[in-house]
Amino acid sequence: PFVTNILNHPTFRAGKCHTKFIDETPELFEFENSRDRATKVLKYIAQIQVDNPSAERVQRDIPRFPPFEHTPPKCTGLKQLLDAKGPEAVRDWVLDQKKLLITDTTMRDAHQSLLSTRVRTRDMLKGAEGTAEILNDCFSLEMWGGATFDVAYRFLHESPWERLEMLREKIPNIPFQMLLRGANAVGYTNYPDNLIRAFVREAARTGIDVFRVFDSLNWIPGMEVAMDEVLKQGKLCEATLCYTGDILDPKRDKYTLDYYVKMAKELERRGAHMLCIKDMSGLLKPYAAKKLVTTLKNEVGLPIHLHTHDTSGNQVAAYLMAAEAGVDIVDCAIDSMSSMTSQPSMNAVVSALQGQERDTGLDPEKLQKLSDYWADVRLRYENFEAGIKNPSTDIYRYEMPGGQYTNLKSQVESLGLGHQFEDVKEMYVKVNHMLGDIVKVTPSSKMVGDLAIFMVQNQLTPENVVERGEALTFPDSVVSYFKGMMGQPAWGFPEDLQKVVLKGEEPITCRPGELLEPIDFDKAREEVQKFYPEASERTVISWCLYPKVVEEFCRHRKEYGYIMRMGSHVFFNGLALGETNKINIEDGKTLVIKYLGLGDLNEDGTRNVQFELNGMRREVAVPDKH
Ligand code: 3PY
Ligand code: ZN
Repeated sequence: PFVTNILNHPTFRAGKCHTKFIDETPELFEFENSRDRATKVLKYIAQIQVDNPSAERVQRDIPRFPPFEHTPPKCTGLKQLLDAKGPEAVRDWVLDQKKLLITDTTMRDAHQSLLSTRVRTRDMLKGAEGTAEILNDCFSLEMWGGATFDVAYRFLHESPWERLEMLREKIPNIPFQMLLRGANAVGYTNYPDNLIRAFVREAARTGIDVFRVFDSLNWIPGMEVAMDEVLKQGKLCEATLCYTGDILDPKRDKYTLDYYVKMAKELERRGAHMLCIKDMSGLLKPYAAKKLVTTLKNEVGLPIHLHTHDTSGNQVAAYLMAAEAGVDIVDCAIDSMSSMTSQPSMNAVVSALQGQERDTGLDPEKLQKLSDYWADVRLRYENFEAGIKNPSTDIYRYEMPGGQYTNLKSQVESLGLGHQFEDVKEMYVKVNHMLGDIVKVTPSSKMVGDLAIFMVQNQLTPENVVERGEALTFPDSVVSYFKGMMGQPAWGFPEDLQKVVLKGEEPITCRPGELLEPIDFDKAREEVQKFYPEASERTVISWCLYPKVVEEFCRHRKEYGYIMRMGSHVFFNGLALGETNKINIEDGKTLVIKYLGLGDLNEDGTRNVQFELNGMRREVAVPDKH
């Protein structure tokens, strides 16, 4: 514990230790004893039992990797090429490959799009060694960024930085990739430039190798600072074209082939190492994929990395067409975490290309082992399944990103508008038209969703919104969009609506980062240390992005300790009556916990909950709000 205290101390973490550090830092000798730590874990479980006493609880074992011949990765993977020779060497290596390269999105976009982003670090770690070996020859693992950052803190009570660090340790051979929303970082609003830079620096230092940078309106100035910092860090800068509309439809005259080529050339000029076609809603039909990839391969000299969602069921076909057209890398998810709103199945793409010119070189039998592992993990997340049972070509009309398609329903239901979900979806289409047909991806997609819900709630239509909107306060995201705080849409704002939303406030036309006050990190650190003295630099950066969420995370960690290693079925649902579970806590200690049932209600409104802890009876009292 003494060493843990040193390692966790902010002075040590900031690398500012001096020879008297130990003598002058008495709190290093304050150890929390095991009994306190065990009590915290019991309290966490007890609270779940009390909050939901009648939940049906299924006892589950630890998800296991089925046995396979295990030869640990040699650590001569692409990651080592990047570290030794830099991003240009990786770019050239990619261009030289005949095989179709694969990025595995299982640990990021797949669960973001299927399971409300809820997959926990523990379940990733248990499969990490198998992943390192089986996917040794893939291009990268997309395992960080997007919504995972916020959700890890908010709902999983774990630090995304620790996730990155721990996975890096177990997977030293494969490049790690993250999704970065340009000036919105991993949030929903523009941040000051120095915060974007600090975030990229820390992510690079902790283990991210490939940064996929996009702007939610395809507005390149919104990507500028993030791209520049990635280049400075010597990491791979994958600049992104968000795909919307349909290049095959002559009636859609905004997002044309020419639009994408122009944008691609500009990103190449700005120093990107690779280009991503980010088809966040799965709109790039197979023949469009062929046309777009063929054209981009002719017009720019960078590797092309294709990302899509299989909502329509058409996207394995799109990948095959793109492979024929020379796409360099495609994003897939492992079979059991793939398809529908997630990425196309890796096992399907690998099998389809076996023996063909673009054979991926991955082993379908080993992929099956990985898929079996994830199928087992997925059982623990049943409550987060979106319940989408079939592909839907409706997506071509709704143009909704994979994650949003699954989340919007619960957002609408939580507002008591469940019965109007179809109306909200139709309104989403109308709102897009009303705004002049914009790119819809986080955060612009969330804004369109918020406005659609708001219009349904207030019985507004595109025809009457300007007139009736005078008297209404629009949702924050909508105000922020019309103010120019999400950047500039390619074809401008509808001015009449803009006036009604802004109510006299002037919109901006420059980069929001030029106006936002830079963060004073010393002051921020002081603020964070008020409620979490042991906060690291990373926690300070996270707090600047998400002050309330991170403060709550710190409070939770103080109250319940380190619950990251708890089995996921226990973490989410507690224990079945009589169930025994082993739980590892921070210092490698294992607690054997048996749940014996709920006890009496106390006068102070708490309820006793009974356990056996390492064979001894223990009772803890937690608030009972029923
Ligand atoms: C995100 O920004 O989280 C996305 O996945 C957008 O597609
Ligand atoms: Zn995606």
